[in-house]
Amino acid sequence: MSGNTTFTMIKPKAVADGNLGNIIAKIIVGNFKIKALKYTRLTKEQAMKFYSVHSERPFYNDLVKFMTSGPIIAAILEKENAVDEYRNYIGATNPAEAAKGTIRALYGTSIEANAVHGSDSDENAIIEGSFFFSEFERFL
Ligand code: 3AN
Repeated sequence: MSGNTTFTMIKPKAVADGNLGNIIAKIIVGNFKIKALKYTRLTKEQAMKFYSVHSERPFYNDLVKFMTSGPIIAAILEKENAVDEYRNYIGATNPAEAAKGTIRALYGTSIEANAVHGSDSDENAIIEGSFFFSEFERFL
């Protein structure tokens, strides 16, 4: 059964571009309920840990550098079938290939600076949410 929780980050470039409000508004319009939200900045250690599944990929070091380059938003979202719904809503990893009107198509500028992160499974939503919110269960 699919869960009702996912985790998102608004990435540094989207925040720096001034699209924070637009993206949060878009999340709300999409009927994702914001259960927890944090404006923060990742340390190098945190970014390395968060993206550790990609540690062997050629873009890993650049991704860590990018994700620590400025403040981000981390948030827990609720909706029925949240993980799939949100991934459809944000669009493909590469903004150039993301469907029209999706968050990444609207606000992403490159495959790396693709505006937002969205968890890819219920299991990862919990792991990633817990990474930022120590009392994660309270927000479910
Ligand atoms: P998604 O975030 O759509 O699940 P993943 O899990 O393949 O995509 O990649 C995680 C993150 O790594 C992406 N959000 C993106 O910022 C970055 N990334 C993925 N592929 C590339 C690439 N070829 N070059 C640079 N960054 C990439």
